[in-house]
Amino acid sequence: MVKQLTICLALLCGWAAGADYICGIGRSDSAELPMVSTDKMLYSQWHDCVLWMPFVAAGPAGTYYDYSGNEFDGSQTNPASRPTWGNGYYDFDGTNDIVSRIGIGLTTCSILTMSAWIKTSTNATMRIVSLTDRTLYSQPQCFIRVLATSQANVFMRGIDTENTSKNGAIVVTDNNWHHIVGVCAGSSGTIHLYVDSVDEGIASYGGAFTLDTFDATSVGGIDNVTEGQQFNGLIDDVRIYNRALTSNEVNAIWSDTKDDH
Ligand SMILES: [Ca+2]
Ligand SMILES: [Ca+2]
Repeated sequence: MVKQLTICLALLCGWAAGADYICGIGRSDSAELPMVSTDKMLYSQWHDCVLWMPFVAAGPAGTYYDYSGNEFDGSQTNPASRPTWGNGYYDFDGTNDIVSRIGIGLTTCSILTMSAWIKTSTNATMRIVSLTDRTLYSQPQCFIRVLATSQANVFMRGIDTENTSKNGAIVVTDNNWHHIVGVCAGSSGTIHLYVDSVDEGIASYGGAFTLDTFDATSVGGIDNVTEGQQFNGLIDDVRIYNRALTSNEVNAIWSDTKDDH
């Protein structure tokens, strides 16, 4: 009860202070959050969470619920391009499956964090979560992906094509679940990769640069683009924050969700 009250007060304070994004408060429609207990509602995990797709229940065909409180639901109009529901995650076929969301409010984005669980045995370059500009898709981007060499990768490119990339060391294509987190900070020109709560290191461009008004978010591929990098395997619990998560927060998410994976 105390924890619930604390969370409620924190959320109210967030609103009162004019906070832009608060996660974990459910939805206004009937798609309530059925399986996440309040003891997992660590406030620090939800503050500034822009999008959260825990895939706790299958939505209507082609709809992928966002439980961040923003209701930035994903969609897929083409039935052949929809991933298959897997009772708590989605199975992407590696050909054309993709979950797209146009606009999640990152209009002045300078720092963001992407987080997701994956399970795959495919060694290929495959997008997990991507933020792109639909008119300049080959330019500004932030994404986390799997590499053909079996490691994870986080990548960031600004509006003037400055970019930096960081590869992990942990093998993530062993057909076990792995938790991938990428932090992109254009304001400092640095990116940070975590796999299974292990710090996989930082890469730096060497100076600040400007990200973008990312208008497209995609899971399992690249929105509005047919250039490939389609994910082949399972994806769950996709989150995007408009700030850099700390290593303690990354550890908390991994710790709270690892028993489900
Ligand atoms: Ca397909
Ligand atoms: Ca799930």
